[in-house]
Amino acid sequence: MKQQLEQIRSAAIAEIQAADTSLEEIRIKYLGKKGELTAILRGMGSLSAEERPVIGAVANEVRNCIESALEKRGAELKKIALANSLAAEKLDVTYDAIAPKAGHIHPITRAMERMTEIFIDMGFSVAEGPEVETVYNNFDALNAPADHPSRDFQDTFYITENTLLRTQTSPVQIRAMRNATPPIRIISPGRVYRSDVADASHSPMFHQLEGLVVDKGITMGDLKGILSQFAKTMFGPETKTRFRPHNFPFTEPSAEVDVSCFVCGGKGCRLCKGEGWMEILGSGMVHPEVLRAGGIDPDVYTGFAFGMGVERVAMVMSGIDDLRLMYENDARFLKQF
Ligand code: 2NM
Repeated sequence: MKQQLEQIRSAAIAEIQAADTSLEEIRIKYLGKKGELTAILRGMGSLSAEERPVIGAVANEVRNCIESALEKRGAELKKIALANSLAAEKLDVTYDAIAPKAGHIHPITRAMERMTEIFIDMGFSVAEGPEVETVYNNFDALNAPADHPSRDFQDTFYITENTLLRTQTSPVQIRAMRNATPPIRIISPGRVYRSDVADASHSPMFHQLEGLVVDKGITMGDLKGILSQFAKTMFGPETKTRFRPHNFPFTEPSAEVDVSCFVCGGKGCRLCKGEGWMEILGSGMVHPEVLRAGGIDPDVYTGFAFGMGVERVAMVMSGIDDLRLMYENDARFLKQF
């Protein structure tokens, strides 16, 4: 019986030491109610009075031995499990952070912001207005004749008979004249809409920056001074300006403004297509009828106005020859600027 006990001890110890998960099954197998050691202890009744305490002592020792082996292995397994989870869930706080991808200002926005800044520095304020306008503010108040081609629904997005998507930002100037008394010195950067098919130089939505100055005694000289200074600040101090007679319904006289090419300085190159000049602006003295529509007496006040396409300026400044690239939102293109 003693031999049996020793066999149980060594089998149990071996099993316990090899165990790598729950020890409970092993405990039940040896020490449980139907366990192997328990079975032996039950059989002790058949032993002689001399043998009983001896075997009893051995059995107790075997039990203690198995119990302490279980306890020891249990602690070991706990340690191993902790070490494993620490290794698996390790957080390396010295690891390089993944830098978030930073975007940047779109070339059109940047051109518009730069142009706006230059006029703000010259004393202008920024005025804004709705993109859905009245036909009156967009055409009638601007002295556009009833049969002017730009009124045609082929060129203009009409919402109703009396409302449309503004085709220029001039209605903002009309609103400003009605809401203020001179002196007025404003610019109106913003989106405008024309029913054009997109190509290298057209888009049904584009951006304009217009300006308006109204006061007593404003002349064409003020117009030339402000726009020449704008051109120098925007394109470089050597930039020259050229004013060519033109015709707009809302200004009289009117002039288109060219700036000397900032790449070749006027000699002629790829950017200015050999001309030495680039057309960037329309301008003129505000027509008396337009001042009147704005509630301003043309016998007391005069003014000048101008307008330019933001896309055109952005394109010449970044050397892009197809407007559509600006709206495709291909990050590989936009990243270059
Ligand atoms: C241009 C060219 C010339 C212009 C006129 C006005 C207003 F409302 F005062 F009459 N605003 N903008 C104007 C003048 C716009 O764009 C090429």
